[in-house]
Amino acid sequence: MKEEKKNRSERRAVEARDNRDNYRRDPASGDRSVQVTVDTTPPTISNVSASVDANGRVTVQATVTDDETGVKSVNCSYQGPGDWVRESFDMMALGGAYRGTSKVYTQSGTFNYAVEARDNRDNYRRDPASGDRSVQVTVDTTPPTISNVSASVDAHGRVTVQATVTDDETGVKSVNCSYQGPGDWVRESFDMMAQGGGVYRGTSKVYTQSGTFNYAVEARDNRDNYRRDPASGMIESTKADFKLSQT
Ligand SMILES: [Ca+2]
Ligand SMILES: [Ca+2]
Repeated sequence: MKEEKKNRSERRAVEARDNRDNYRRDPASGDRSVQVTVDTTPPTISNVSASVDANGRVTVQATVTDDETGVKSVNCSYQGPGDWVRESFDMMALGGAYRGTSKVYTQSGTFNYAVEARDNRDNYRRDPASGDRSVQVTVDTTPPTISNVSASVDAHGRVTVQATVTDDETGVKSVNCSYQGPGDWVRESFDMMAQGGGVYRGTSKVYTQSGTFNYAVEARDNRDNYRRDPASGMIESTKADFKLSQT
């Protein structure tokens, strides 16, 4: 429809003549009418929320409806920590809501945003009408904590390394033991597996000769912040004829 006037009644009658000039009008008198309703109501925006994931991305969600002509587009206008200019991302219909996700933020700060929606008549609504909503972005830059590091050698000449590893911000992604044992030409590593309660444990191959097992525990959180224990230096312990040292 190209009609630009609002809610007006359009009145119509059909007139016809045949080749003998017989005339009929329908209706015989008066007019038929049809109601022309033009959508001038912008979409409704509700249930706006934002969440920040472990990777420093912000997901914005909202319920957007338009009873008259339907929702044409929804986007999030935003300015996050470190952003020099205001930008926007599309929000897509997903399971009854509209949702969109920002880029990854690598610094902490405030993410200011507004949801903008248009219906199929280009009626526009912004939520909030002025100003912004905001959510705090906290980026994890702290490596995991490593404590209670210990190693023991069993009767078969295998070394078991254990440590407590925790990460309060985004959680522990991986723990491994970097080592060089008696007769090893190069430094290698084995994974240390979660045992529950923050305890990680891993076991080496079997050693057939006595000597020093030099090792360090390495941990990464879900933002790839890295810690090594010890950061440098060496701690030595001895057991039987197998010398353990932490490097
Ligand atoms: Ca509308
Ligand atoms: Ca962390």
